[in-house]
Amino acid sequence: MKNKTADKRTTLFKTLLTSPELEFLCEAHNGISARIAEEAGFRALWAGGLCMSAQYGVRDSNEASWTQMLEMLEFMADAVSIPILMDGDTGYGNFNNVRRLVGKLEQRSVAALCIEDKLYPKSNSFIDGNKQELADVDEFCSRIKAGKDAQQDDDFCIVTRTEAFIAGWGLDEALRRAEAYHAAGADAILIHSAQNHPGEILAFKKEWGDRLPVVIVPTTYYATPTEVFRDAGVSLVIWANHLLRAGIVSMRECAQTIARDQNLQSVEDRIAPVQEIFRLQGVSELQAAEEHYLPQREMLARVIVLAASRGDGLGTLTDERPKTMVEVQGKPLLGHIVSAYNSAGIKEIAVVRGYKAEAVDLPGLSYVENPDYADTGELYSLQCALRADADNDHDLFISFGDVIFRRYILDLLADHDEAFVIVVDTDWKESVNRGRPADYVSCSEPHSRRDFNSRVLLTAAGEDLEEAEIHGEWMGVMRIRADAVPMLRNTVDELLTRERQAMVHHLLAALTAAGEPVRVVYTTGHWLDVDSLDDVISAGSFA
Ligand code: SPV
Ligand code: MG
Repeated sequence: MKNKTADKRTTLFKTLLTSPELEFLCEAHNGISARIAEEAGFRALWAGGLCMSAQYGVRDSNEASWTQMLEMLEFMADAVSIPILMDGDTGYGNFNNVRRLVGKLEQRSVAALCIEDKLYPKSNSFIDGNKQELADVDEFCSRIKAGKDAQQDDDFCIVTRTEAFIAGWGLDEALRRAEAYHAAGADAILIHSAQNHPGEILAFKKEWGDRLPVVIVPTTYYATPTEVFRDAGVSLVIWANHLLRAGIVSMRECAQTIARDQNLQSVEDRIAPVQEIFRLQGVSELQAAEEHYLPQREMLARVIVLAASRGDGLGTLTDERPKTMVEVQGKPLLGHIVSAYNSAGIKEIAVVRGYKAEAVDLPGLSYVENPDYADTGELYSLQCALRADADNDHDLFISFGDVIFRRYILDLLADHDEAFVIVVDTDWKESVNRGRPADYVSCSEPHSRRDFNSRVLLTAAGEDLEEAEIHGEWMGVMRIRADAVPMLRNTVDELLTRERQAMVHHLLAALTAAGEPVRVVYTTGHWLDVDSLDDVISAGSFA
């Protein structure tokens, strides 16, 4: 993402180019590959013509227009904060096209331009390179001069690339051209070679010395140890096409597998989760912005968060604090839960504490103690909170202290006016596969994409429903309409006279058995029950 306070990207690029260290540019060809390369630690990117054209599905022969390249570059520059060197091929014409291109790149925060001494339309250096015609030296120098005169920012760099070796000319021609480009104002020389060893570029560098920084693209001489380039005093190495090539292999393998199997099971664990796409897209920033800018629908409601238990599955993480205070992305689970309610306008939140109660201390909440947390269950904690609360005027939400969820889950609950509403995840098989206890439910009808508006009611709830009966997993959040709170109190009290360790699924089952309609809203995903260390890790990307 753009960073307003960082150095200008032109300056960053120029520093990399002129520093005595060997630096590396990674190829990127669209916004997401740019992000991935930046996250991998690259300090600058190469927007290569080969891969940029390939991602459009066309040839590296100026089939994509320069404005189509610019359009993609704009997305790339927006996606990262590091500088981008654009492979501008020949400059798309003469001096006039180059100076216009420089202006457009500066407007889009692209830090530098590379142009090569061939004729428009060019073709890739590795396709019949020795048949390629080079530009007249003076004419090419006019492109360099016009580009340098056009730049507004003193640190914008123009890297000039000679194809003398590619086109079958020798070292003398390469040096003659490089010298002329230097005199015309170039900031660096890219010396390209299609050999499978670095002979040409090393010979060039030896004669050229340090007159201008030297940039290389070791695609064909990939086996050369990087130390050789470093010892020779090369400034920049461009890894010019490797992300696209990696993508081709993985995409093809995935496509062939899905085509063959006609299902997704064998690929699912080997590809990035959808959450990872969201993360790379920066979805969390948009969610924060929505909370900041959009008028929030205020819900007149209050919340009881059941957070008395330790959470044994989290090992030493809960030595000093209960599960609800385990941090995910720098914030306790309880903090995430509170944020979800706050963003729906709900501020009145009571938390039932038990294990290490003193560690549960977020501001702005009210607290109720369950001193018997060690040998009581969820309903006992709920009863502690209901006894401390005389409010019968507002709807009540009940949440588990270890379940985080997206805010829209609350909107789903509020959109239905039945007395009791629960959200049920249709993706319950994962919990069964992981063999962990979960609040499974049976409903009056299964989830149906065709009939998603029908009024589905709960018919049974429990941890040990037969798989054939299960329609989903209750995700630990429910809404009770204000006028049904007295009935809730009575049912809870009655269940506890029989079983001190009663759980909320017993309450759901009791309401259903008493003929009280419990409305089910189906959804898929977008919540997380943090029961194990693995869950804490997934919660990082979820939050
Ligand atoms: C590119 O990556 O588009 C280049 C380098 O220009 S090469 O493909 O080797 O010509
Ligand atoms: Mg190119």
